[in-house]
Amino acid sequence: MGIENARDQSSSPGRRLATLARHLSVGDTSLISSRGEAIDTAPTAGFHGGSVFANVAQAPEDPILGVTVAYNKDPSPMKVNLGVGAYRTEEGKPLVLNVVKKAEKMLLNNPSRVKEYLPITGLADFNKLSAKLIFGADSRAIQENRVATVQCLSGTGSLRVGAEFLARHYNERAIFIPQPTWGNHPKVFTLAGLSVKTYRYYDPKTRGLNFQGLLEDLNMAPSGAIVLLHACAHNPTGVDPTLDQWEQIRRLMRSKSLLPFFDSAYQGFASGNLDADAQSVRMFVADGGECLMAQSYAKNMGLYGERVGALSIVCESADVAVKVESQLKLVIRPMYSNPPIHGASIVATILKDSSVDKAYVFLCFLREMYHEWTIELKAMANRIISMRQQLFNALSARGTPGDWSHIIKQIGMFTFTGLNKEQVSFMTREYHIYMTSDGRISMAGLNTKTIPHLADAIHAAVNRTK
Ligand code: KET
Repeated sequence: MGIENARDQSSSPGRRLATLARHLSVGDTSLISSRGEAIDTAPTAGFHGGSVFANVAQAPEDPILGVTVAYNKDPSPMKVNLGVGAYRTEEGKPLVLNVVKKAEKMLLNNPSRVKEYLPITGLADFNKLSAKLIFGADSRAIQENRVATVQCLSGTGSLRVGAEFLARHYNERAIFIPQPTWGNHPKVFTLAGLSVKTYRYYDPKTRGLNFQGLLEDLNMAPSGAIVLLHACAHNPTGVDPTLDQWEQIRRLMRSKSLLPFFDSAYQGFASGNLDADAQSVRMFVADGGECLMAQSYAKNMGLYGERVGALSIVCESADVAVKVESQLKLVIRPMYSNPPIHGASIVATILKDSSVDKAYVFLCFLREMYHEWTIELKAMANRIISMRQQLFNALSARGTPGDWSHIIKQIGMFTFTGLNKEQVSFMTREYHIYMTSDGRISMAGLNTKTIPHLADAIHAAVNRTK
């Protein structure tokens, strides 16, 4: 309220306001506008000057995204960023897939496209096609309309919406996450109101799966607890259960009514094949039980910054799915109202097939796009696999102490090197190699030119602390 207005008030609250306004307008801190009027003091200014936020503590950088912040500040021409899981070409450049460029051109040239709000649940085609991509075209759950899918803000947003839904509508708060896991998982789930517990997953001695520990911990979990599972290419370890082991996990979980919450951020990146990488998920859906699925297109379509993903909840019946979707809308509406249109339109254009469009020529073109995507995806996966082999060879050639075969055995975007915190900080300090402090390196950030430098750094770090 302006000061003059406040003075005009004759009621007693008005008088009190006028007194306050006079009080604020006298003294050294009062501001006078160019027209000679007093201006209200900024409402956030402290009473005695200084910021009302003066006591806010400086927060640390994010353990993963902060690596890029540090990398960007380093002026060294030798620097290499192996922190965040983001694909780079052999030339070390970010990649926009050709098929994505094509889809964007089509969207741009389509005069019927507008920028209206999407529904709260997102783009309907995108949702249908996303469910089909992960659960399979022949999925019974889809045919029986038992899947509620909503477009969300990439994988992270899908996890968050799923977790908020569970916190409101599911009777069990405990969510068991693998030890270790993606660093953001515990934060996402805790902030949504779930209670985070861990289950054993990785054995540092064998650098493989601690399958016995995993089964024991899930067996001890309270009936009905939620279990977070990486659908494939486990982050950060690159260690996945075999199909046999998945089957045992499934049986145990179903026998104890544990609720699977899948995180699929790397479909196609593990094997180079979209269907093969969805097998774990499809086993759980095929048994008719319920589960949640958070899908991301950040890595497999290179749509990182477009923030495009989906949350699907597979329900026991179509009737339940309708109600679940109605509640998901209540989670989303006050959070971000509705999702962005561009990234989802790109994905839908690429994934579209005969069930969506009938014009033959157009149809061929669209199928071609899907096919082209699978080829580009496989090329990315293959380049990562070849980086694994090259790094392994480079360490073998240097005679670096230790067994490095896990570099070629691990799956997906990352190698969990086994290097410790001190070795990592030595490599950053002396060799300008940036990676997360747990020793994870993004293989997708490497190329033939940077491998010798990384191998030198690992060799020096290992010998130094031997
Ligand atoms: N799940 C997992 C397992 C995961 O590794 C990531 C991203 C996400 C979900 C979320 O991705 P989104 O961009 O929201 O679709 N991981 C990489 C990037 C990051 O930390 O944000 C990473 O581990 O480097």
